[in-house]
Amino acid sequence: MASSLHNLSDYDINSVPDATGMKVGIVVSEWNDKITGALLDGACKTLIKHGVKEDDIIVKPVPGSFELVYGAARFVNAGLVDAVIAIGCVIRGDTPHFDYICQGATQGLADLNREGKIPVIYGLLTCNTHEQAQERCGGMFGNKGDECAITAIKMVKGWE
Ligand code: DLZ
Repeated sequence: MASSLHNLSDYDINSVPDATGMKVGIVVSEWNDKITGALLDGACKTLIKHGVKEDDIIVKPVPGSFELVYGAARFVNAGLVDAVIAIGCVIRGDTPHFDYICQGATQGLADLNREGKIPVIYGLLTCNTHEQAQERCGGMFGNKGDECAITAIKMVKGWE
């Protein structure tokens, strides 16, 4: 599980199916927007690198990570995309708020996956410090956005 053992941007390129024709919805949180912007950038670049057209990526912002579930549910129910990537970043503060947001968002996204309609990819960074988040949005541990894009492609193309 530790990112120090795994760079989030490393993957076997031969294991990734061609994503031509795939449509992706990305819901992205505005909280910690420098971090989530970098995650979004990584996800989009990697999707496009593997064949997704820029016009086939629909990006919808939400205020915070707690709202990712609503945004992802809207994508799931609209039926216009093949996969959803939910991008957010929660950084631990002085109160238990962190735990409630992480639990709510994670459980909500997991519930959507349990419906089995389209895959919802978990792009939520849950970090103790801002530095840890920076390390995972293009820093020393790669970019979780890249990992989400590859996961979305594999989940869609692997189940066609
Ligand atoms: C309120 C809040 C706090 C304290 N911290 C974060 C955070 O680190 N990352 C994040 O994405 N959102 C945070 N939020 C906002 C909540 O996700 C949510 O938008 C509000 O509680 C309103 O529902």
